Amino acid sequence: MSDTQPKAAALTITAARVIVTCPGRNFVTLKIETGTGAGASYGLGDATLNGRELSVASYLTDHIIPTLIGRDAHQIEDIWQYLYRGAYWRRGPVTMTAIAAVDMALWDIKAKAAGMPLYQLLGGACRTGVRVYGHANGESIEETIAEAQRYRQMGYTAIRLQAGVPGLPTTYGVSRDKMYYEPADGALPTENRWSTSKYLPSVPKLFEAARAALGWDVDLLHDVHHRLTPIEAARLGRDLEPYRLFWLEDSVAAENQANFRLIRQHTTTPLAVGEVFNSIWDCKDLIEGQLIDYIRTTVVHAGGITHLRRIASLADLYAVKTGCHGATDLSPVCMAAALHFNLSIPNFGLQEYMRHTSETDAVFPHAYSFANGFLHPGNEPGLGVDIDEPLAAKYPYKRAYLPVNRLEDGSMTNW
Ligand code: GCO
Ligand code: MG
Repeated sequence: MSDTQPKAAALTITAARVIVTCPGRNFVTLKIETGTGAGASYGLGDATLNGRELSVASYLTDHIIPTLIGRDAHQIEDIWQYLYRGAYWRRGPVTMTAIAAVDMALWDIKAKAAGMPLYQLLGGACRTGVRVYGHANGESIEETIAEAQRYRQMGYTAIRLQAGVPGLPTTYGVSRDKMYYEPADGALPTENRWSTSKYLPSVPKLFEAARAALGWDVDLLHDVHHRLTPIEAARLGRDLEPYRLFWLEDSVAAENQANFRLIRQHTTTPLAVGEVFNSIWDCKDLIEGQLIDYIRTTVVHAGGITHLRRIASLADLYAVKTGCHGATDLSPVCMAAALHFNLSIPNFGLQEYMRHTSETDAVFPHAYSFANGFLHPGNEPGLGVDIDEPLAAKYPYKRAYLPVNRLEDGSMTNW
């Protein structure tokens, strides 16, 4: 490298640490500190991987943090490449969540140094707000529709509908507490039962009733949570066509991206996938083949803002829009980062918004706010989210697993 160029002032990383807290559910947060005295600053990154929290905490503490000290926090791309290429072992949810946490914290620091909300550094706002969808669910179709009406009254213009399946004691997406859905419910994994033949006929009935009750001036969504085979998903997509879904999510598992080619041949119902993906390589074929309409990767699980921008740019070439994952297990730090990203990219589609409890909001004071079906990240410098460390310390880590799922004959299947 030539040393003839004058050097920009560095923002030296002086310390970094991981904060694990459980204000009702577990969150892992990375705090990176820069400078000293009056010039000191810090940034935050979400590192929460539901049910596997401590593995990311260890990856950061034991393997990443020692390599960060002394680096220039301004060099976001170089640090990203250093952590990705430099690990030799690439990709995977633990690695990519840890890299994402560093990336988020560095963008937070850079935007604070610039004195701007992060979206300004990402190119500025392309829209006035970030449209979000909420979750209406109930044991019965009637209960689910009543919930959807409640969401309409709160101002939501897009709503995900999940109802209980007759003959199954529990199912994904139907929660005891209507406003704060929390699937990680056991110190050991709870075992659920699944029957595709019971589920499949129940979904068109739900959406037929929903259109009759709610009309057409609202976007409706549904999440299958990876439970069908490609041909079953194709059939469901076709059966749902009369109800014009905004998207049908995770209808199949996507390790084999070619699954979606089969579904796509049979239905015009828009398809969304990707909340469990962690790199651009997981969605490359889906995007280039125009096999999906919405890519669900989000900041915390897909390598941070730096990598998610790359995914969105690829998707934009193929008319695929973003639909970032936004469940409660993604902390307010991730939600803030996603909002700055969503506000600044051309091909934003829709953002999921599952509200956090007041306990969680108190641990993570934030500038983003909801009005009329939209979220806005606010205009504080950086991400606009903080962590109240003394309060966080009052909620120690509590092991919690996502459920597992078995067919009625006892075989393991996808949850
Ligand atoms: C969604 C998701 C979540 C996941 C959860 C797992 O679409 O919101 O499917 O509800 O199940 O994030 O940790
Ligand atoms: Mg989902």
